[in-house]
Amino acid sequence: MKLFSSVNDVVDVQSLVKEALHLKQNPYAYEHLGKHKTLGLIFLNPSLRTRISTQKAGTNLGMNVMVLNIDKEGWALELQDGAIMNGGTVEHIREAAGVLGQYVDIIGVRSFPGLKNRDADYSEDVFNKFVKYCGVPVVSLESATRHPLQSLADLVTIEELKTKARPKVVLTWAPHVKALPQAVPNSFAEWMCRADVDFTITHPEGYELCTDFTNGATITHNQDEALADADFIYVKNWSAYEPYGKVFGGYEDWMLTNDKLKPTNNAKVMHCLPVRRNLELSDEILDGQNSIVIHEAGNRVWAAQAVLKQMLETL
Ligand code: SN0
Repeated sequence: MKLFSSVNDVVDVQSLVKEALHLKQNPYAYEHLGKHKTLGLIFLNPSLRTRISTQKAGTNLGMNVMVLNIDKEGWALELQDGAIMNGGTVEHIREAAGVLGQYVDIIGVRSFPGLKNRDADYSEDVFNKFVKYCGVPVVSLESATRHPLQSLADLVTIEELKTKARPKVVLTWAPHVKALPQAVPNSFAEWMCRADVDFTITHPEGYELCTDFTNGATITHNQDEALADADFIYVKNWSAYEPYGKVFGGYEDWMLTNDKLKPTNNAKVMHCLPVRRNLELSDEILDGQNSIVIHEAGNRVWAAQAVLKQMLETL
């Protein structure tokens, strides 16, 4: 694998999931693969799980891992071609990415959307420029429109904890006070549409996701109806796709509570984290028996390790 930016970069999703679960049982079986290989993790935005789990995954494979919070510790980056750089930006992404590619064998990049210009965000301008100019394999650590390492860990978690062959998985919108990206729900939706699950998305009117990611999902504005018989509930806030980046306000009653779990099949509750307690998810859910959010975050290591292993094998 030379690029991991979406589910479309994966030849066989099911075998990648199996690989992650195999690595969970045998974390150090492939430490020879990464000997004298360097992984560079470049962050333009904050991170906890992605940074530490991917660092751990690389280390388990015997790699040296370097992290650069380029937004805080690097030179201010220019992204526009043809720019006359007489303002605040100091280094063009062409040089920054090109130079990083000289030092490392695989690069991970995190770059959130601006949520102002939909075409710019959905063209994946920043991520694609890194891919173009660094000259080494690239793994997405969450880009403007997708978070594939998270989605792979989510699918691994569902595969590991499901109690029936084809579980019902529900993605439900949750309230928030800020405009958040559509990356996590887009990505979760496109991975679930490729998995052997019965997949439903529920959100208030106005929060429709881009249909490129939801092909094959059942979509409803009725949360109660969606949650009936659910085996897994994936909770996430996102801002509107149209009008882009908008937050409508209200809908506080969309927060998941124990009461809402009653018509489910004792559903396991997932969230990519970070989660704002008692806004997106109640204390009673997060501290209760049904929450698997910590377990899910633990699986981020094995998802990242499966992807890095496949990249190392084709270096
Ligand atoms: C990010 C998002 O894409 O929703 C990262 C999730 C892995 N989340 C946030 O930016 C949360 C920010 C906040 O203020 O709650």
